[in-house]
Amino acid sequence: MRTHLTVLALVAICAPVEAQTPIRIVNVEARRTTSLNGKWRAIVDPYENGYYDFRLQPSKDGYFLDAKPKDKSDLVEYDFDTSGQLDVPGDWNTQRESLFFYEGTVWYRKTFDYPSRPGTRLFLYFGAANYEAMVYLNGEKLGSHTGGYTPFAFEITGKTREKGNSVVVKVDDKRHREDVPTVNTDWWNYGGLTRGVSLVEVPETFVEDYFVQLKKGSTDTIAGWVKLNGVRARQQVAIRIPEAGVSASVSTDANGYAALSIPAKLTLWSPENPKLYDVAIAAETDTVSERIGFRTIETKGTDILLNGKSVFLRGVSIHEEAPFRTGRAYSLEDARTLLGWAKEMGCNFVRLAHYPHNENMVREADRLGLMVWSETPVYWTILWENPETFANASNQLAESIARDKNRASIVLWSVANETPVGEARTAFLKKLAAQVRALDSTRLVTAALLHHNDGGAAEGTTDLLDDPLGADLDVLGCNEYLGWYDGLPDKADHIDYKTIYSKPLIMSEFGADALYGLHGDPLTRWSEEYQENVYRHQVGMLKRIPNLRGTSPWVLMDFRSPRRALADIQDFFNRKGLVSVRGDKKKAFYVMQEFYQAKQQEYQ
Ligand code: GCB
Repeated sequence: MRTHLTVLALVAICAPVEAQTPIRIVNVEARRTTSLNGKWRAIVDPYENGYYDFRLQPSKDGYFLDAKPKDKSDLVEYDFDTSGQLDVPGDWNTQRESLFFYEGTVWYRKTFDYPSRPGTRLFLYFGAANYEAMVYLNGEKLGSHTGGYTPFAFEITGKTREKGNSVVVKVDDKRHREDVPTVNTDWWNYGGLTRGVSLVEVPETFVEDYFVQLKKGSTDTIAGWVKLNGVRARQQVAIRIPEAGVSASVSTDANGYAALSIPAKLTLWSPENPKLYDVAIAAETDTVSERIGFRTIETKGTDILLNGKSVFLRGVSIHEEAPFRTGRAYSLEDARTLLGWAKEMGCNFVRLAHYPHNENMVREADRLGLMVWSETPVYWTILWENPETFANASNQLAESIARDKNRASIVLWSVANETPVGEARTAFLKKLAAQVRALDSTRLVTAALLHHNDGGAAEGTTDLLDDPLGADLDVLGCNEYLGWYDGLPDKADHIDYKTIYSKPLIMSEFGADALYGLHGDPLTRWSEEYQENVYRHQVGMLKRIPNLRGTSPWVLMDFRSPRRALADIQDFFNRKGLVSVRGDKKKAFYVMQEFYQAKQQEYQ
C-alpha cells in the first residue's frame, strides 16, 4: 500500500497528465454500465483545505489522493473511510441538516473493483454535478466540468485496476457573478452529485452519438447523422427500425461520421398517440438501440403545427423539485409523479424550467405524449459582456441538445428566462438562438421574455411584448404576473395583451402564491381563494389574445427557494404551486383543468 501510494503521488506530482475535456456519450442507459450510485464517503470542506495549501496554491497532496498515513507517525489530516456518507444521486442540502444552507465544496469518494475486459473502453459518466466538478481516479485528475444540469464523462480506459479503485470528486456549488446561472435565482442551489454516476463500457470503436429525427418539414424522410469514436472510423453503419421495415446503411468517413437520409413510412408521435419505435444503430463494432418517436414541429403565421396540424400547448411549468420528500428530483418515480399531475390537469405540454432536467423526465414525456420546452439556465441578469460567461452558457446549451436531440417530446429549446433587454444581452441571446439552429434545425427556438405596459393614451390598458429578441425566435414566450406582482386579480380584465410580432405566443408564466389549506376571501393574499381568483381573471384575459398558442402557468408544484422567507407561509418555499409538495391540489388547479378541457375541444 505504501509503495503504491508513493507511486501514485509521484505520478500526480512529476508527470501530470493533461486533464481531459469531458466527452458526451449519449443514451447511456442502453450501454453496458456499472452503477456507482449509493453511499459515497463525503468530506465537507468549506475552506477548500483539500485543494489549496496555506499559501492558497493548489496542493500536491490534496484529498484527491485519498491517502492513508504510511505509518503511525505520518500526518494525514483527512480520512474518507471514517467520514460521513451521502447518497448519490442526491443533493447534500436535504440529506444533512447541517448542510441545508451550505454552499461550497464537498469531496465525494467511492471505491470500486473493475475487472477490465480486453477490447473495451471504459468511461466514468456523471448525470450531473452542481456546479463545478473536478474528477480524480486513483489520484490522477481526469478533468473538470462546469454547469449543474448536464451530463459529462471522462475516459478511464487503462486507468483502472482490478481491485480498489478510488474515484474522488470535488463538487463546489459556490455561486459566482459570472456563472450560468448567476448568483441570483428563485430556486434552491442544491449542491452535489445530483444525478447518477456510472461506469460505461463500450467496444474500442463505438457509436458515440447520433441524430435520428424526421427531416425538417418532412413526414417521410429521416435525416441526421451518426458518429463513431475509435480507431476503426470507417465502417458500414446500419440504421434499423424493424417495425417500420426500415433498414438502411451508410459508410462513415475518416472521422467516423456519416450523414443520414432515409425514406420511411412512420406513424407519427403525438400527445394522442405517443408512438415510439425501436431504432438500432448498428456499426460493425458496436450496436446501440433506443426508443425514438418521429414528428414534425413548425410554425405558420401565428400557429404552431404539430405534424401539420395546429395545436394549443396546454402546459405547466415544472421545477426539478422532488415530490413528497423535496430536494432535487432525479428518479423515474419522481418524473412519473410530476408528469402524472400535469396529465391530470389536462396538459399535452410541460415547460421544464429553468435548466435541463434529468433524463427520466424527457424520456417519460416521450412515453406519456407530453411536448416539452427545454431551457438552458440563462436566467435573469447574467454577465452579458463576459466572453467566459457566453462560452459557459453555450457549452451547457450544447450539452443539453446533445443529450436530448432524439426525444420526440422536445419541441422547443428555450435560450433564456426573463433577461433584461439591452444590446449586449440581445447579441448574446441571438448567438445562442443561432447555435440552436446550427445544432438542431428540427425544433423551434423560444425564450421567456417580458412585456411592458404601453404608455401614452393607452396607459394601463395595453401590455406590449416588443423585445427585439422576438425577431430571432420562432415562438414568443412571455412571463407575466398580473394579479400578483402587478395589481390585483381583476387587473387582467382591463388589459389588452399585444405582441409586435405576428408569431405564436406562449404565456410561459403567470400565477400566484397560495399555501395549501389556507383559506380566505378571494382578495386575501396567500389563500387558495386568492390564487384561484388570479387564475380565473387570467383565463379571461388569455382567451382574448389572438396569437396565444400555449400556456405554462407558474408552477406545477411548490419548490424551495432561499428568496422566500415569510414564516409560516413560505418557509423558504415558493408557494405558486398548483399542487403542494405532498400532491394536494389547490383550487386553482381545477381552473386550469377546466380551461384545458375547453382548449382540447377547440383544437380537436
Ligand atoms: C419569475 C421567474 C421564476 C420565479 C417566478 C416567481 O418570473 O421566472 O423563476 O420563480 O417569477 O415566483 O416570482
